[in-house]
Amino acid sequence: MCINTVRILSADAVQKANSGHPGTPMALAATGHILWSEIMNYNPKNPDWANRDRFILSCGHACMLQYSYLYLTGYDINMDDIKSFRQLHSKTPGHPEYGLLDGIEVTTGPLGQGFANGVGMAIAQQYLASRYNKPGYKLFDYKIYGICSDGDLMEGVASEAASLAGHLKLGHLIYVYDDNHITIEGETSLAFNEDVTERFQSYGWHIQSVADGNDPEAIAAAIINAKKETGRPSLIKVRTHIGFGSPNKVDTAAAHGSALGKDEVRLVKENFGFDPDKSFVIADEVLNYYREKGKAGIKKEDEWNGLYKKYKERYAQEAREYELCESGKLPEGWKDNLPVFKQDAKGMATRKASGKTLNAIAAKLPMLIGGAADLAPSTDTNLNDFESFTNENHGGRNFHFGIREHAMGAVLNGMALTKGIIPYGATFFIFSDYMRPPIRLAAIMKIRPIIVFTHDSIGLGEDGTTHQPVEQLIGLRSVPDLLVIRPADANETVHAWRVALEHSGGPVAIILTRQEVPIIDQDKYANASGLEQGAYILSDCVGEPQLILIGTGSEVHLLLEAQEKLKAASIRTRVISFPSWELFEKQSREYKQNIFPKNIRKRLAVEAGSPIGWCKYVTDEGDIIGITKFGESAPGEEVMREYGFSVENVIERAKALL
Ligand SMILES: Cc1ncc(C[n+]2csc(CCOP(=O)(O)OP(=O)(O)O)c2C)c(N)n1
Repeated sequence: MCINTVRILSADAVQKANSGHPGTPMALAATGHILWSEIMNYNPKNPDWANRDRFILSCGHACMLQYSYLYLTGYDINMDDIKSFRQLHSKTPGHPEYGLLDGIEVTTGPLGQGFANGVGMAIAQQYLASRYNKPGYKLFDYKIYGICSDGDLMEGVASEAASLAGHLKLGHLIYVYDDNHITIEGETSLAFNEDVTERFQSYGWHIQSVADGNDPEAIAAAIINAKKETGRPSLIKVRTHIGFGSPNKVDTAAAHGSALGKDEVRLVKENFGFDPDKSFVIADEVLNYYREKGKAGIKKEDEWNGLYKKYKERYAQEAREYELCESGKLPEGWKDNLPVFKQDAKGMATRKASGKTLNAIAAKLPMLIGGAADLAPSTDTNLNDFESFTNENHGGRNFHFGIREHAMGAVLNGMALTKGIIPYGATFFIFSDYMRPPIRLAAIMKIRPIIVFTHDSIGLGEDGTTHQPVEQLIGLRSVPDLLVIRPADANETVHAWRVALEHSGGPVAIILTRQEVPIIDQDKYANASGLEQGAYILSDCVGEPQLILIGTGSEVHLLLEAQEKLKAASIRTRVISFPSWELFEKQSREYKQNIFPKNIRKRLAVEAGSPIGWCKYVTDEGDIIGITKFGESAPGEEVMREYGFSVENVIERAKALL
């Protein structure tokens, strides 16, 4: 009766919204029942309990399943919320959204992402366990449960993540694969004939199959088995029937993505012995049953709190450290070791300055963990005093994500969703294209992975067109709630990290050079801490400027040189370093007008990337030196010069403006 209630509730909600996905919750209700009533540890009254089991519905379109169980077990969601499924400002949008409704651990919808997020959560669980668990004190022994669909397993990101999870032996990860043979276009056999279990076996996963997805005992037995297997992630393939209970739509694509229809919903109800004239009805015994299961979680958390209290007495220092990290605060004095770089005309690549910064602060930030997609030496992201996170050492802080940028992005999100952890990941800027989906989701979720992108422009040189970013900066700047920072030199890079680590509410991308750039003299020019305002006056003229030169990253030093030469020609210029549009847009009107006075409309922006977007800052009387074609393979300085990024060209274009 419990299981059929969830089937009917899902069908009712989709019918009322007249849109949604009824068939998959109907197929998965038995699995859901077992998870929420027998398997998972959770406390609806404290959805943040640190040792709760995590649940991910990677096939987010089936979210009526999750909403149903969150309602039934007593989370902060009522029947009106269920009735508002897919409506404006509801807690129950068309795909589950992190932050809108307690108990939703991750925003899912783009298939494959949730699967990969779970791998990040399983990594974070293992890191916490390695760092804080002590003999007799298994503080962090929670599991990550997930349900994934055919679509999830067709997506490449799931393969990347599964391969990594198997390699890393993430034994706390347990996924149920909803093997229902149906996707939108029809039978999976149209496009998907591989043996999924053999594939996962070769990734190193523990595999089980359940022949009947309506057999709760068999599902429970398989999950209990999977729990015992702590040396490998587990996949349980469960054969289900989409739209189970719907006489005319079961096992067809018609049950996937639209309401069943009023008449069909009546038939489902009759089929299960429910009153076809009534909707959104939950029998008292069903509600009481699940609410009791929910309440049992309060006791489980109480027991854990008791354990934690004793832990805190015995391991006071560890507990203090964990609590501080969990609160999202940074330890006092964490900035003490931030480097300051002396003026140097030859300079330093900003990637190198980033590496020095990371290594200077790593010891004070134990939860700052990360790595690269096989590019740690090139991105300078290794924490030199710390070990690697390997399948034999889940306490290591350096991650080898392998050449799996897409999964790296999604894994970082899973890590960032675990309170306390500050994850970072690195690759070449051009491959941000391979990471856009998880970056976008991090922004939607307002979580803060830090992503280091190096080799940031045509200035990288010989690797050529395929590796030279052009449209990537404006691409990332167009993502709401993503903070993009492109520092001009070593000292701005230090401040980029400072800002990134103090930031909350969205992901941060730090864009760095491969090539050396001069280190700007902080005695002569403004202090690099101005980065925190997004744009600042790096160097001004005496009297009112005739022209404003605006630059980011490796182009800023060209502007300082140009300024000197223009001064010799009696042209008064102001140089603005503009490392972050997003930070600048947060400043007050006064601040912005001080940087860009309304009456000074002759402005030249210089950035080795697409010029799109700069028009806002240069006005219709300004100009932009940007790039509107792809790059070229040659030594970086030559390419830069060829594309107009030279002091001479800046001067010429500046003069032309005047
Ligand atoms: C990355 C991505 N591509 C496409 C879609 C659109 N989409 C939603 S569900 C689905 C297929 C569903 O098939 P399956 O995963 O087997 O789910 P089921 O039919 O079992 O509900 C597609 C293509 C999506 N959500 N994410």
